[in-house]
Amino acid sequence: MALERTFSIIKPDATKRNLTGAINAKFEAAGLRIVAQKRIHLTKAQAGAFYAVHAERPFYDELCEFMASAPIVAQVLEGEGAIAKNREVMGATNPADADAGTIRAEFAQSVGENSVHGSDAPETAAEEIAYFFSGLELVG
Ligand code: DAT
Ligand code: MG
Repeated sequence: MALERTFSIIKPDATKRNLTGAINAKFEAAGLRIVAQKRIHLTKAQAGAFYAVHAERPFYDELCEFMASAPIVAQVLEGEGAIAKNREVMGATNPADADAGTIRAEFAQSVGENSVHGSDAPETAAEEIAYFFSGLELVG
């Protein structure tokens, strides 16, 4: 498997509860290297543009409000098969379905306030990284 990069967000429910370090420890224990990271507070419009793919879903407005409700930590994670590995470490979208030991099983509060985002494919990873970071900010 090839060295790969994926985009990650530590979401407002987690930053508010001071869980950034605990979540980063899970990434690092799984062999994912944090090659870029910044704490930012999105506007609702910026959150809406990031989640545009979900614009027609019934939860879209609530999702955008939530993502703009407090700071997030935007990250780029690097490792062998990083996209799939990160999805494994995150666990299922709904914490009730997430495997024991995953970030969402341990920390998520609900299907909406589920602590982390992770890219789902190489194309979305590239787009999402470019939305938040310039090439100069990626330090492998
Ligand atoms: P994931 O974040 O696991 O990739 P997704 O892309 O299907 O999941 O959805 C993006 C986010 O939208 C998800 O992390 C939380 C929110 N969401 C998804 N399904 C939801 C639902 N049924 N009710 C409320 N929020 C939901
Ligand atoms: Mg998704």
